[in-house]
Amino acid sequence: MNNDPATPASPTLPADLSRRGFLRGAVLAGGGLAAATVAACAPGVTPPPWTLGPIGAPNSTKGPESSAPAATPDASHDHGSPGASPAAGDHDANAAAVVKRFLDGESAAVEGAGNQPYGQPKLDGDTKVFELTIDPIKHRIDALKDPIDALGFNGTWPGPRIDVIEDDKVRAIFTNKLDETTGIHFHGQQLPNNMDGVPHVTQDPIQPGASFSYEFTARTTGSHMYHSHHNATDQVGRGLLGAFIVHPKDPAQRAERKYGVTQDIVWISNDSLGGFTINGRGFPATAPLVATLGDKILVRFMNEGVMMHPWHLHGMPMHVVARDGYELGSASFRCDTLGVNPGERWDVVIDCTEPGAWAFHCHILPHAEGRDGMYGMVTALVVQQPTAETASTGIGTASTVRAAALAAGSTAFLCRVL
Ligand SMILES: [Cu+2]
Repeated sequence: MNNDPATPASPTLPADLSRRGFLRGAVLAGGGLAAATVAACAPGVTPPPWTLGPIGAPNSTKGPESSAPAATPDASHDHGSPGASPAAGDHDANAAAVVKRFLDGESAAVEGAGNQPYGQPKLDGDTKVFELTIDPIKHRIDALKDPIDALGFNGTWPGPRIDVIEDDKVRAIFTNKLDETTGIHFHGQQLPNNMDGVPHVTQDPIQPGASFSYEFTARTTGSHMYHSHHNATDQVGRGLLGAFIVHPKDPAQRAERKYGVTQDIVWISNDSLGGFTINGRGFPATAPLVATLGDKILVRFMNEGVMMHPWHLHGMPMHVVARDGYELGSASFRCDTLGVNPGERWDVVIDCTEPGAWAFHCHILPHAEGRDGMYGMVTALVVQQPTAETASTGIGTASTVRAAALAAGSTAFLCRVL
């Protein structure tokens, strides 16, 4: 094992080239590549700090991960058509190159990340007022693919993450800047019928240039969503989706207190325009999850796509604590692969007990890896050793990612991209 970034190592392949072995090895290798290639093999890329932050008070939480998807499902299948088998060397070089992009911090480098906290809403008396535009946008799935014509709220896909507190009075004003009609549904909320957002059933469609105010009391706690409910296969598929989180009124029942989590991460999958995506990005532009050894983190899976995705975490189990916002209580359970159907939300708590870089991906393999390596619904949970830096900020950096992988005994700190 060569951990000296000043000494380029010869290309090395993991001994275990089984699919799963390679997938895990590649991510660990990538951890090494992120650090080693800066000095040894890569252009002078400065890995940006990871963008994941600790949770804070509702409405002021740091953005959880910010990644997103890739192309139509058909198009993304181009990544890995099962036909011709390329030379092993090509596969390995391509697979390593894409992992290198991930660990060089592509998610932070691609502009226009969605799922950012809305921030503080305006107040009208005791009503929290959220103002959202419905926009045509140019959206990047990753750094290399051309931007695609998509839809967004306030210019991003996913739209802003909205956090409110149980019993908050909410007014969400949507202004339609599209050249087509639409309507917005708060998925999972118990609403007055005329606020349900289903055109031709509970309201007229929102015309181009017009606005509609959805006004309700947020009485359904947990992980929910807002999305188009009009021409929805197309409009949601193109990005009209976002997270709507209702935190319990009792602080003791909120995730940070109830489960002791230090991060509150929204993970919205989609699988139409842009392919297989997490928060609007496809690997390698998906955001990693970065935690400190011993942390507990909360991941809120939300599926806005048209097919089920079984999310599989390497290294540690997931403790599944809520479905569709409803606490499972004594029926909570542990697993390492959790199928999330369209429309469902599942909350999981991960006890980050194992240091290293752990693959975290959809286990429908055509959604995650093909002959040119990983793509689409893939990211990694990086569990790093506490450092003075992370102790003070709670936020990891590329250097601490490398340290974490080293501590985990990774033998993949050899530069394989020469
Ligand atoms: Cu999938």
